[in-house]
Amino acid sequence: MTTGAATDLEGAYAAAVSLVRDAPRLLVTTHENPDGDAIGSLVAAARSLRLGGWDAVAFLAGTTQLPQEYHFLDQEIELVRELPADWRERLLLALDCGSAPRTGLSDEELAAFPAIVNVDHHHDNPRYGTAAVVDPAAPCCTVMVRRLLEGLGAPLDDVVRQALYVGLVTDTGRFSYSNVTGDALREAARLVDEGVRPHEIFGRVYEDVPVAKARLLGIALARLELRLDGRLALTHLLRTDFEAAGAAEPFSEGIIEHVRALRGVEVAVLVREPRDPDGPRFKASMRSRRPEVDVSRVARLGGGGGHVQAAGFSSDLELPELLAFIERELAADGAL
Ligand SMILES: [Mn+2]
Repeated sequence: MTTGAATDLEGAYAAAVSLVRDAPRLLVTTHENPDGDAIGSLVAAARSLRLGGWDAVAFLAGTTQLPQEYHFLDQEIELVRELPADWRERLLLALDCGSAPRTGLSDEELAAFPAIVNVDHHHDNPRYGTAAVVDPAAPCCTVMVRRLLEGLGAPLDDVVRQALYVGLVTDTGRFSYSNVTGDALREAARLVDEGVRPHEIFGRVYEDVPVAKARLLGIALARLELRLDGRLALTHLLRTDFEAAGAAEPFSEGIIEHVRALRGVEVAVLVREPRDPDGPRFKASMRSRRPEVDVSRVARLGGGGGHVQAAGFSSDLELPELLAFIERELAADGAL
């Protein structure tokens, strides 16, 4: 039986396919401070579209360094960090961006694109864009990208498949989070059947850790603070900590998963001070162990968003006030 939601989703994919198919030129992008799913989605889409003959530029806003563990992918697509001269004539394909500002583009810029196609799996996506394909049941954005590419008849090669697999393995916490479904595993199996070698991806993404990243993790763990009878674990990293560890900005990715894994902890929080002194003072990331504890609600109250169990926001509060805000709002939820 086809449900209404499934029919809507099919219609949304069809609308996205027809817009992308007929676009003379494309700008493919993902969210700032991209994770494995964001980079995987961007690389898979940009590369496959180019293989299929589209004029697709891969763009990422901002200047923050990309996580080095995905460099084997982003080096394949000539990623640009400045908008190309003809960007106003390009359809914007936004991948894994839960809201339009997550693209890092200004409201004026977003309004100037001839069309925007929004492909994403965040439940709080407001369905911005000319066509919005939003599927909160998708374990990662790369499975949605594959469906879009198949609708377009765009070819897949080894790099595209590796990028698709990286989205799956990272957004599911190596196939361990509550978003792991039979479909997610079947999608992974299909990619493996098609030639992706999981141990090779594992080696590149998880076993090529710079020592400075381990030192940064050490600083964060040493500073761990437990509140709400141990159900809430908080830590923070200042700019000076990155300097002391010799760590680049993206080296803080993954630390929060170590914190969430601790016995009795229901919600893990990592607050970090971004390198850019002109941006927000702090960025807070939150991870919940159970879907009943919705950290995206707190993130939205703070002006951000995300998934039920993984969300974040930026803040200009002082650190003690910021931590108190998070604690208060999580406690107010009743589920924690
Ligand atoms: Mn994602």
